[in-house]
Amino acid sequence: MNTDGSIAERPKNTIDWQALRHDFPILHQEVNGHPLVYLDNAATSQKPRRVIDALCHYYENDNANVHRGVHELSNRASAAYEGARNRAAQFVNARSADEIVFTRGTTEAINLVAQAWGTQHIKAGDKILLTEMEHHSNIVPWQLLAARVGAELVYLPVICDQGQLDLSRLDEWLTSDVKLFAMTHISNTLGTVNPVAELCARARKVGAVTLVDGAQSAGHCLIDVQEIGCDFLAFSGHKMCGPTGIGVLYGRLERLEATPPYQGGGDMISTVEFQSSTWNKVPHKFEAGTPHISGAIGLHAAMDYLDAIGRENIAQHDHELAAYAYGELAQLKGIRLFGPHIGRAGVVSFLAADVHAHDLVTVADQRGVALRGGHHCNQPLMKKLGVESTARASFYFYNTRSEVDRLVEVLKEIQKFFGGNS
Ligand code: C6P
Repeated sequence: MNTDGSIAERPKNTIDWQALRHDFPILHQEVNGHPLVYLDNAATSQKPRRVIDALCHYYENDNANVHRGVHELSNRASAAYEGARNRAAQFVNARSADEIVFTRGTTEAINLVAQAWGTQHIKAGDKILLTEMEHHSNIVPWQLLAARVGAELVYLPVICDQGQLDLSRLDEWLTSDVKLFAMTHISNTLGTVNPVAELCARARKVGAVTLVDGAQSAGHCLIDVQEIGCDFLAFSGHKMCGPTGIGVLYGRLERLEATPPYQGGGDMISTVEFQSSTWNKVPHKFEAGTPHISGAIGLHAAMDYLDAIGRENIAQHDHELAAYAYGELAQLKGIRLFGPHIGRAGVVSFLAADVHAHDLVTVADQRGVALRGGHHCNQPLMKKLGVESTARASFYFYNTRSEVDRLVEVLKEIQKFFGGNS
């Protein structure tokens, strides 16, 4: 994927995607009497054997607390945990592992920035610019901050029928009183790929700090924080073949250094006295208490696994499969599709006439097809689109064209069942 958000044309890769499915034990089962077709990858991805084995290996051989003991197991656990940090730095091309803070996920990473950095740097009357396609995780923390300090939230509009941000109006919104611009890289409802490098460059011109929500992009395309030029980037391990409960906040070193601690406790201090404390250096200042050690180790294995496939290849595969699904669904009568017509990431949201999204996904589940129905934590976007919910198919590299065909077949059955068009 190019940094302007477009999908780079690449020669056809020679990866045997079907063979990669064997790496995922969970995919080979029947659900409700049908072979599982797992199309809910934007919610969470499945885990390859390599990640499951890394977790087992850690618990069977090296389990101990980090940064505390001087015994062998603690040394091994600490080395593995810090090894994961180094790997995460390399994964997003950070300048240093000190720029990588482990969090519980994207949500906690954004809350860390909003609470710790935001409280220090956003003042009454300042503006925080978001986009209308943000996930609640990239709205609510800023609402809490804005209410606390008296700042104002403003939103870059979405052009509904195109599923794109209205970039022609960016100058209207990105004014000099905007102190922070937080944007999603890939929309979890629309599948839109935003030109984050361009948006960050424009933000820099007015002196705004930038945060990129990489929840839907980190495991799906190459991420280079230096090329994007963002100040912060947040992502979750569980959406990219890693375990739940582990995520990453990348922060430009000088930003992290200018940020007070987020939570207090063990490991984040340098010295503690009865009345006051001093802080550990970045990034440990932000990791109070025993961290999710096995999670970081599992995430390390996931990053290795994804890079062995090649994230450019994954992006291309996602893009082709989503385009195929979009094209097939567009041929069904009574289906309303959301998001961009071309250049989308692996997410396709839709509605079938006269069928509620929840009914649609419930019946699909009875046929073994796992979709998500609802507002996808995008309530303001839903309101803008004039709907309450959508059904959503979201793809990863282990999904196949025949699974898309199965989705289409099931949708036709659903339309017939509910008496709609087909
Ligand atoms: N979206 C979905 O089904 P966490 O829960 O912290 O790992 O990720 C939150 C989050 C933040 N930003 C975006 C763009 C996201 O898509 C998500 C998670 C899931 O779409 C669960 S609502």
